Amino acid sequence: TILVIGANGQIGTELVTELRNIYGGSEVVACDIRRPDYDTRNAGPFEFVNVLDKDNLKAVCQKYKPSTIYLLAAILSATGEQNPKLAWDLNMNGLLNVLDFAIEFNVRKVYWPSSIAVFGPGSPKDNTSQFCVMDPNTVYGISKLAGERWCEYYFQKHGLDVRSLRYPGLISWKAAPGGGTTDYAVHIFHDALKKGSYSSFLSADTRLPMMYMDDAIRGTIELMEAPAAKVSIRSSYNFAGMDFTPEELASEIRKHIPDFKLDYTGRDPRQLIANSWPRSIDDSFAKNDWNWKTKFDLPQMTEEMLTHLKK
Ligand code: VAH
Repeated sequence: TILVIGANGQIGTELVTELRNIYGGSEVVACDIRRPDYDTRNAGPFEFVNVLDKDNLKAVCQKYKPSTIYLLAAILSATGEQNPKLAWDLNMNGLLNVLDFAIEFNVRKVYWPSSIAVFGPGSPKDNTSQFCVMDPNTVYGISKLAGERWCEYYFQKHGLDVRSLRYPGLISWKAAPGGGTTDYAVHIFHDALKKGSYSSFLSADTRLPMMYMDDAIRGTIELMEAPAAKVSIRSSYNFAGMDFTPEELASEIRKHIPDFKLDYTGRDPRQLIANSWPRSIDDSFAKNDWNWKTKFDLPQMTEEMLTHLKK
């Protein structure tokens, strides 16, 4: 059995569906602090899981004896800055609780997402490498960097097969993003269709690493299915799709909606967060270790997003 904790989030929603397609509905338990919005009655089991409630988490591990746990529950960068202690508590203690129960219940594999947020103002900005200065200055980024160190520690000390990817900004249409800095790149599509315009909270030239969700889900499962011997990075893999600015995204949207207007709100706290992150990522370790290949570029992603959101 596979537990997906945080099943109701932007990533979890699509990961549950894809894992159920591969392994069968009853094999994948959707776990979250509230029922998924999408219909799960006949899609597969749901369990209420609060990763900060050890008794609750233990009971669910006891009930399913999972072979694999995906821990996606977290507070993202922008929300984390509004609730620093809650973000640290949930992101850090949630991970530690799952790592401990994975040992106790002999879970074969654990997946936990990191983020480009582990990089900071002192990190190289372009083609940022797997190993470099990492001085994150958001609570989210600090919790992800510390989490990476804990994952590698549990691998080295307990032999736990925990695997991780440093996700870039993820663009999807099925489930809304939750409190991230890159969320402008999702909202822009909704507003382009609804209003023919969008006011971006990030400035025109803010270049950030991004990826279409289909690539992120496929890469996550490819990493989890790779032979353990191939997984040379036990902190978290750099993982790249594309990188673009709001201006570049707008001009791609204009190929479909010619008079789409983009303007800027200015003075948004998320601009400071974005400025601390890399502009592009070098993911050669993922390419070399488990043959990672991106499929969606900016034109293809824009086409996909507008086509699906139009329906
Ligand atoms: C965020 N979407 O904005 C997340 C992600 C790299 C960005 O970590 O916080």
